Amino acid sequence: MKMNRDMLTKGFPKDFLWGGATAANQFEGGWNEGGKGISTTDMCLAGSRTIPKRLAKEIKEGVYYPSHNGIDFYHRYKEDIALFAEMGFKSFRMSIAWTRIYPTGEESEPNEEGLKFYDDVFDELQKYGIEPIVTISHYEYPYHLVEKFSCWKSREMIDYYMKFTETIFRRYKNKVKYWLTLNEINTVALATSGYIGAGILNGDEDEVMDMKVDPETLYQALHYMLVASAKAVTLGHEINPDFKIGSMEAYLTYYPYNCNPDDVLLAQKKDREVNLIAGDVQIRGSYPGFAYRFFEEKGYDIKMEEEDFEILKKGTVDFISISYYFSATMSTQEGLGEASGNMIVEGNVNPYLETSEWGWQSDPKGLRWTLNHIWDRYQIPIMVVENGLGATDKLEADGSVHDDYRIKYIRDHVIQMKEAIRDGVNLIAYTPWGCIDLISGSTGEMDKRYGFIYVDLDNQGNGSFDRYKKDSFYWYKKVIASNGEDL
Ligand code: BGP
Repeated sequence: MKMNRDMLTKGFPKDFLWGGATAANQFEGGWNEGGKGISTTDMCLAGSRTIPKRLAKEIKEGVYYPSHNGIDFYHRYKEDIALFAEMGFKSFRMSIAWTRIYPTGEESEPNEEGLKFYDDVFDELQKYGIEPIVTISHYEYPYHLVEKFSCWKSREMIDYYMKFTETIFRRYKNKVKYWLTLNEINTVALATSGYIGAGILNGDEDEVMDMKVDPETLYQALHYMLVASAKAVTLGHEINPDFKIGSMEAYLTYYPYNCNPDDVLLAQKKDREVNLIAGDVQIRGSYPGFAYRFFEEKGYDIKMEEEDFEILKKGTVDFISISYYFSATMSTQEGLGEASGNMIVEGNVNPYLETSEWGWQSDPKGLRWTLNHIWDRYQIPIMVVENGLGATDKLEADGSVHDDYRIKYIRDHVIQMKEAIRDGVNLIAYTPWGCIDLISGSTGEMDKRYGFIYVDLDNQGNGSFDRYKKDSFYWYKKVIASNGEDL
């Protein structure tokens, strides 16, 4: 067979899922309404989202907890969805707050009011032909289960997760097609994420809890989460064979700082430990050889039951979804370059890249590289379900917001996604993060904004909650309308 021009992919496919992404705990609010229970993030104070404190005392003192009001999507979802529709969204990524459905995690029956809320949201989306992409759990767990057994520190958590998952799969089986099992599952392995990622507490009762959890415990938690994720995939396909169930990883792209082969190997090692262990298990159905070597060399005794291997093999995902914000560089030589200062990944400043106000180094071409890297390894459809620029915005007196920096960031990434598609990558969706301003995940504050829609709210939770269209709103609308051609 000869090559013909039809084999060339020119640009975004015609059914490409343009949209935006959110998470319940960062934007819903209504934290104690509709029978909702307390979640892990409801215990995090502003400015210290990864460090929980005991609730009762602060509540009495009126201390501000960002997830309590979020941006009030709980009451304003119709207005917000209408704005998404105006931008032309084809898809909308959101998560279901576990504690709306099972307030403590332990109830035998789900909370009808919570289920009804999501029915209403899905119906509203459907009115505009917007396809929901639902994260089953996005960085929040019932706080009761934290107190009981530190969530994913315990194998018991798998059953609780499955009960919740089965409930929502059955309830929404005709309303939701795309599901993501657990948000950024791989970040659990980063020692900064024990509480937010896995609900693991480490510290004294009345003290501020220590967010550092030892890596062995974290990789054990990751194993339980991977088993739960695989069980969810298998169950979902039984409930509705048309479900498309995906993995969700924070893709942390590592470059060697220079051409020293030791740096090259170090970057590869980081990619394996942080990205590929979780990816291989979810996509190929088993741990790669380097994972066993890594556990052995570190002396981690990861407990795996005989049945787990079968479960993992059976429950491989239909597609991959990733978040992608920046790349990082790895060096084996000390004193080479400035430390990046990014609190999520270690590494040195890359002199070829721009750095955001929060120390994240934007790398659009790195996205093309990353998509090719993933595609070459797995050959299943890919979604970019988080990407964007966290920046301080200024609301002008006339209600406008001139966020040309955000337009530039997204444009540059869209260009590189198109390049990846032309390289042959099967990319099916793009949902930039925080399409409407919401509470930042890492800072727990409002002034790190990502949205196309501005929300009048400050770091202390003061403001009218009114929504305003930023310049990027009109720009993104044009991008969607032209299917990525008019940039
Ligand atoms: C990802 C999380 C999101 C969101 C995003 C942006 O890691 O999945 O929940 O927080 O990062 O991060 P931040 O808000 O800290 O800038």
